[in-house]
Amino acid sequence: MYMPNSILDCFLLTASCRDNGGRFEITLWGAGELGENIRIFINTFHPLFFCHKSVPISETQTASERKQLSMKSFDGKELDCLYFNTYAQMQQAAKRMKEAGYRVFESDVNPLDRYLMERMVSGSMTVSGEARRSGQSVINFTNPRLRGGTFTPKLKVLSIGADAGEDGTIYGITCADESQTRTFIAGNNPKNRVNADDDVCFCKDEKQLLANFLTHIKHSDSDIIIGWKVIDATLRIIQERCEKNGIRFDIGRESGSRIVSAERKRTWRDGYTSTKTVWHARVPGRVVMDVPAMLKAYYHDPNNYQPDFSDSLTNAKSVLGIFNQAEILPNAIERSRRSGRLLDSTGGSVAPFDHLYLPRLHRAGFAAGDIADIAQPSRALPGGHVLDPTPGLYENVLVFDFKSLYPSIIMTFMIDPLGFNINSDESISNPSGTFFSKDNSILPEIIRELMAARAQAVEQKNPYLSQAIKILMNSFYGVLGSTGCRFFSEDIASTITLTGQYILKASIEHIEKTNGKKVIYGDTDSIFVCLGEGMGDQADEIGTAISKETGNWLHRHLNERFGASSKLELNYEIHYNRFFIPSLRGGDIGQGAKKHYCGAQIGEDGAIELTFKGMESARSDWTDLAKEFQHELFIKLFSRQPLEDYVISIANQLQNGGFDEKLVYRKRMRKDIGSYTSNVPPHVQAAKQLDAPPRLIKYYITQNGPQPIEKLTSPLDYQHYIDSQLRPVADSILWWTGKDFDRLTSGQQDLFGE
Ligand code: DGT
Ligand code: MG
Ligand code: MG
Repeated sequence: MYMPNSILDCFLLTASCRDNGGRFEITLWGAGELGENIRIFINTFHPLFFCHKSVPISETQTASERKQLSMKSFDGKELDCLYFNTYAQMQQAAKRMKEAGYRVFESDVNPLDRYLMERMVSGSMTVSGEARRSGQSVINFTNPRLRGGTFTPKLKVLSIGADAGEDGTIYGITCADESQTRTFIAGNNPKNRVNADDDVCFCKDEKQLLANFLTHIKHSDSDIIIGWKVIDATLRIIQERCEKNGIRFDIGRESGSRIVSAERKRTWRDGYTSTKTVWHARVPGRVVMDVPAMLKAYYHDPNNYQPDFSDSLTNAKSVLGIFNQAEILPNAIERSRRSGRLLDSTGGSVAPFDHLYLPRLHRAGFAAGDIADIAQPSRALPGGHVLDPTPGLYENVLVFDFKSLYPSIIMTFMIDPLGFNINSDESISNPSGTFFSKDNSILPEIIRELMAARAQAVEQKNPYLSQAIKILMNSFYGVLGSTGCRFFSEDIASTITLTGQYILKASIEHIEKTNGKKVIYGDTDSIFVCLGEGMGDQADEIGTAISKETGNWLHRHLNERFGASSKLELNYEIHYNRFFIPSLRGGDIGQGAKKHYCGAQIGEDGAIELTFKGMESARSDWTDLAKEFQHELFIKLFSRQPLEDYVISIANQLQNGGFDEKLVYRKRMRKDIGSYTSNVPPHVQAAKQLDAPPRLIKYYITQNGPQPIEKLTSPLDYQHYIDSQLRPVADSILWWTGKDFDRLTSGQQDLFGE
């Protein structure tokens, strides 16, 4: 059916491109407002990059068009735009020109990305043009007009899980969506336990099972396919079995679905390189999301979300529950709208920066360089300021932290690559001594929008989305200091951190001067103020007042000194009734360890809640015993109970075998066992004793060295545990009471006697 002049809102699901028959083709699939499947085909877009106007015509002959533009590079030289028929021709031309010594601009931007970014498409888009309806629900556009929109889709999700036998044959697949769970079972496998609630389809053999599954995928026509390890396990195996059975692996809205692998190389600190195979799903029209990968991308603790693995055929339903509970989809939609990445993206910062920045830069009349052309850094970039903490026990400590410090600095001082590079009538200075244009900037506006989005996420009580937007925002500072970004600049990146240092130091000085209270610690943008004994009741009131007053003062101060309009806000975050900074291990007793502390909030009923930062309790490589020991010592310290008897009794019980099950070390294997030759760490020594070591190695230190828990033969080395688990934990606290672990435990008859 032909539909002239159609205008539709939709949300981008998948995008692909290729050179075909001497042209560059893009295929997009989107989901429409009424559940339509929208297929957009484009073959009139020309891959492009820029070069200096001064490059002779003879050097750019392979371009299908060379256009004079009123665009410049940051150094003020005029640019031409070169268009090509295919991506391959564009890449060859850029390569040849670089070899001939000419500079090219933005030749490393993928043309599919460019097509979307120049139309400001970030997930949501409005499509207009002639359309044709095919089948029940597909609306086809060919070379329509596209622009960014604000539409939020309602997407259909299908969760899948499969079970295979030892020989790799699939004997069961389950598909679950909001309304039904359908299970396909092949043969009379006794392992086929079936949930009575489920709709079960018994199939003659694997081939029929796969065919029925593919038909189900087609009929349920979901926008999103999810699962637990759905790409590198479930779909990969289904693809393999389809091939074996001579069936086309068509799980998309048109043909061409593939699960493909790529080798990812990684170089370790010791120079060892390992390669890892990563799997990607290319499914036209359907987004494939691996639930564990998405959980990680949105900062969920995977331990809080474990599907019911008791029967992997009911697993699809439980994974769908997790997917909904963790609100992965609404967060992915919002992130896509903010970053321009597709829904299945799990991170990255350079691409979102380009996506948001480049089109705005072009509209301002400038083009950026290639990443390969950035100057390598000449020095280590400065970071945030961290105060030397004074170790000890404190009463009533208030913690303050600047809200989005680096993004606020970018907005306050108009920090921006364009604003740094062009000459401007009016500029604004900052504490680091650099200058930025006041009237030509792009990044502050991008950040302002993200700040608003984060504020909204906080308002909607969506901490995961808030965290995702915070990371995206901070990554925009991060990429300016990363040589993987075309806008890398030592000057700009250090402007941000040096300004941050200035603001932290100035605020601390101001708070100490106006309040007469001591600042005991601070890190990058956090300030710890000690009120002292007896101030607990007024703590919140004082905290709120300090935060407000300091914000106002900064506003006046930054305006007077730099003519800046401050966007900085100092949040009052928490009141600790008691607070402890340990002394530096093996160092001077008067020296505190940076980024290490323990704070206690004491409830009205006397219940103590501890918060650990950087300490053993917050780390995975410590035994359960060390963590419990530390926790209990702090409870005693903060409630003013003596510590000595407890320390002695724990040391005794350890020696008498009372804590053996709490002495397990857990460490992940990162590299192949074979790659360790000299200096084999303990967990690898333990792993070597196993025929098939798991990734997470659990082991003890015994009198005969490390042994895995599965093959423990020797007595445990209690002295090792005393030395490396109990003593350091005890001493970091005991010094405060003038005691030390060895003095307490020596002379204890039953401690070292048998
Ligand atoms: P907040 O305090 O949650 O409102 O947000 P921020 O942005 O102030 O974050 P905070 O206090 O954790 O860290 C202070 C600054 O340190 C932050 O503005 C930028 C930098 N920073 C923190 N986390 C990251 C990160 O994951 N990546 C990068 N590039 N910078 C970070
Ligand atoms: Mg902060
Ligand atoms: Mg902070």
